[in-house]
Amino acid sequence: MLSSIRRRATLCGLSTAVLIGLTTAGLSVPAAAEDEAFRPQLVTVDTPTREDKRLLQTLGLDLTEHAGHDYVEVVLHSPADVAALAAAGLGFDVRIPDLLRREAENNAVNAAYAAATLSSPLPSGRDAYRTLADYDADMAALAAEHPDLVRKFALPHPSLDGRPIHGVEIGKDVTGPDRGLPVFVMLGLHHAREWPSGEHAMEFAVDLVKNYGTDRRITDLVDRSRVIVVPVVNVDGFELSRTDGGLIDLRELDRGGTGSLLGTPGNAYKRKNCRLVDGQDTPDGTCRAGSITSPGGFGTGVDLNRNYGGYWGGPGASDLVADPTYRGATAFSEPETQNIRELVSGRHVTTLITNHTFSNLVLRPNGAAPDLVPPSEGIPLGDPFDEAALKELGDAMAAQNGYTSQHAWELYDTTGSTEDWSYNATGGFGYTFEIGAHEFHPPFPEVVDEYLGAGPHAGKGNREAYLLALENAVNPETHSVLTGKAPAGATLRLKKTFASPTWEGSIQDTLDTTMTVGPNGRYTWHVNPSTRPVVMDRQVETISGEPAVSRSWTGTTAPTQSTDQEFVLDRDVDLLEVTLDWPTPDDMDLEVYRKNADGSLTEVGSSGNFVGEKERALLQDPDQGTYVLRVINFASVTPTWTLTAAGFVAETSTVPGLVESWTLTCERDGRVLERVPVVIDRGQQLKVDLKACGRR
Ligand code: 0X9
Ligand code: ZN
Repeated sequence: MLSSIRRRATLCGLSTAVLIGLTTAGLSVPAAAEDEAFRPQLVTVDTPTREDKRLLQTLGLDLTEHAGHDYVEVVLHSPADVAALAAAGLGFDVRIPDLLRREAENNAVNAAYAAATLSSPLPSGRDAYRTLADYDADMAALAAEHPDLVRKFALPHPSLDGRPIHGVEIGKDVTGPDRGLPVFVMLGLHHAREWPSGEHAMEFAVDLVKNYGTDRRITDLVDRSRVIVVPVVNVDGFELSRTDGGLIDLRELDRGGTGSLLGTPGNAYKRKNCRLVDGQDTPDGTCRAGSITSPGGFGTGVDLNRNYGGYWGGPGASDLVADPTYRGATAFSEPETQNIRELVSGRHVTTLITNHTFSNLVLRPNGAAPDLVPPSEGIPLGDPFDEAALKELGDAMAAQNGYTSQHAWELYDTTGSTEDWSYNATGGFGYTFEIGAHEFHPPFPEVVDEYLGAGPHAGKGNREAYLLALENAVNPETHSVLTGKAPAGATLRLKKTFASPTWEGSIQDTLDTTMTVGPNGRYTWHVNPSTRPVVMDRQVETISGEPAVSRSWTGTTAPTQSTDQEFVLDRDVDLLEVTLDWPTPDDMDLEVYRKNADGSLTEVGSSGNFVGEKERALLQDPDQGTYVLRVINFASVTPTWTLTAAGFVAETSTVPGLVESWTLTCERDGRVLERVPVVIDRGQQLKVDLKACGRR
């Protein structure tokens, strides 16, 4: 998840200068020639008093998230940084004198595991993270060894740095004509540094292929579907991250803290793609040389998980190029998101999983909170039309891997994410998995455990969660089915063109899908419903007037400290909104906990916006009882804040929806012989005989 980025954004005061300094030190000079250069150091600065912490805060240094009551860990990037500390009279101890040279313990753990392991329990037996070349080789080998079951293909658009982007399609007679089976899509590595997300996608492909023909459940699922796996969506970013991260990685030295993310040189923690300048392609192979390296996700590039069309340009995405969540110049401006758009627009993808790291979450739509009102629609987002079914599957999957199942917006608002678009445009169910507890790319044994399940989830894990998703993909109750008679060999086409809402306007989408009628002159086509969820009836909760409960507090919290405020909610409300405000454009965070009977706390909401944005956490249908509202001063120079908790009774109303149709055509020898509109709902089966198509 992004919270650590946000914190870092705050703590280095969004100082691009610092980042560029780090970058230059980190990459542009080869290690051997760099002996004279200053090496980034991790130091522990003594800050026994509040004044010391405040003073440190003013020096423009790269503070990390690691701090205690009498110290703060800081990354020093230059002699000027050292001088600034000295001039301020703050004492410090050097913890890691040379961040560039220090071998990561993490890499050592990986090396030791690989050396000690002949074959891991993963389907592939791998014991180390794949490189980009490994992914390509593994996909090629799967297809070569199982030509009737696996097809390797290149997506339509190469990456900005000129690399092909590959996927595999798995299914019975996969190279034969498409007979209208439902499609399951599994994606990995939208974000460069999130290596396990590609591993799990790839392992699932290997798993299906390896067990096809022997495991009954898997054989049945593969026979009834087409599974498309694109393990590395962001090939350019991953190549940089994997290469740099394989050399030096400081996480373990800093126990996973942000100091290590920022201190690790180069692109090990790159998040975004290789877009250097909006609208311009740079010569192939020049991304590494041309890009500002991006430890921690800063630097150049577009955040591919903010570049999709669904509500593009809204909250939780930035219009600043250097921001980790930069949304890009326009919706679908990037070849990587265009690839997935075309893939999902050309098939009936009934279920999609896009993998990320980390936070142990199964996230379902919507990406942005239900009370937000996109100007393009003028009504609150509400819950998705299919909330009950989406939640049921999300919860079932989370029971396998032990993750938390929740709406994506409950993590933080996003717009322009993969399933913000795919679900709303196609109706196919879409989920984001945030794999792993602590790290973007943890030691490899964790990747094994998360896939196969460990402890109470042994034998389940993401493997079982993915199988449930695939079962959902083939379950006709969750999509729609067209059947009928049509001439053998004819091409059937379902097509639809519509406007998908962005935050402020819309983009035009066309879904254009085909299948070929089999030799018996009958067809069964598993399709997505004709009416999109985004235009269906929408239940919206509107807050009428004043809050039913409202409490406000003011207080002060010194930098790096937090303050807990208890609050008793003693009446039934529909929405609880907790807001935190303070006078300066810097960073405080807010966490909301439910106090349990035994005094323990369960987090029920949080808000960790970027620098300058005020914090707001929203709870739907909150239970009555005691809450703890935690104000965290990450880097605000003004420790005085106002905290408000307001409970609203909402009126639920239904905004009536539209009915949309597919256009079904029957084509022979490239000529359209029959055309009928088709209206079909989720769970419905409809018989459409295409008799005219048979006449000469
Ligand atoms: O911010 C993101 O893109 C995802 N977290 S990550 O740390 N992997 O970057 C979370 C996205 C959640 N929102 C939606 N899926 N809509
Ligand atoms: Zn991610």
